[in-house]
Amino acid sequence: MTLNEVAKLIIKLNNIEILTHNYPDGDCLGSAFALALALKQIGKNARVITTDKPKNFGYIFDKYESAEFEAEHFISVDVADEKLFGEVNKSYEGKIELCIDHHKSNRVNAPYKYVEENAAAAGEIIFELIPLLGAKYDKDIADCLYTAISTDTGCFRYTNTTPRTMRIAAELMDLGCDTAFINKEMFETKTKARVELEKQILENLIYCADGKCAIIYTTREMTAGLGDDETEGIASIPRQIEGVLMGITVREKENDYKISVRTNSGIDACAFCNRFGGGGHVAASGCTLKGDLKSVIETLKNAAEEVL
Ligand SMILES: [Mn+2]
Repeated sequence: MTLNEVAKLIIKLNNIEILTHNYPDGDCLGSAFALALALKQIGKNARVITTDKPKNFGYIFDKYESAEFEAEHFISVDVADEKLFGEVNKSYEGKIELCIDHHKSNRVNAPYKYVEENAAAAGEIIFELIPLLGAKYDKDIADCLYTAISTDTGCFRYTNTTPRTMRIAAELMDLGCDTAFINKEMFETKTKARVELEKQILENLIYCADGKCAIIYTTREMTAGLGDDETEGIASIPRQIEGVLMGITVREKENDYKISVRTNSGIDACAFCNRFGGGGHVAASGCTLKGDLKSVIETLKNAAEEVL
């Protein structure tokens, strides 16, 4: 379907819940809240459903006052797979009417889908959708969308960044979005606990595949008392090492391990994660593994050695 058709469909709906994935990141939060703000503007009841409220995104949550209404329609944003709703939002599985996403590996079951894999962020799609809905950009929407686009591109450094990404960011600046504040919040600020965590991570870093792969991990003990926002972004650490083509981050969660894979030089992180039932983008993907830490790392090591 075209984006115009997406807009026409949404205009017919009301009482809309916008669904995000678990461990919500800047793109899903920024995109979802920008869409909610636009829907409110055109007289719709809308709210965003999130599994939690990461502290550092407080400025986004503050922009939207949740409305009271009985939800009738469900739109997912930046969600590649219904499994990613997590335990809290499990009840939404199978209910999505419209799925808006930019993940190549999108597997969401929905009667209406708009997946644009060339978009660097779901925020780029929402940016183009807003005028088609008859809504107007404002500063709050611009702040949400800048957060979406800047975070999914690592502040415009990742290879998914296109001329269109830069043009949209420039337009958002014209609309008065607070780029300096958002950049400082998202990319230049670390809590002391976070720095402490990085110290431990680097102490335990493992190389394999002749140094072409680096694996880091966090245990629940290491991250106890830290918010998801404070552990976010550690996945980019191993890929920064010279000669490393694949950086793997293993995060112990309550019942399983969340694996993030970041690659250089066109190594397909998505194909790597597909082996374990996950997916994502060529340079950044994820999956979930069960077992104990030792065996999880061993499994990843073996797979990396095979690929590299
Ligand atoms: Mn995204």
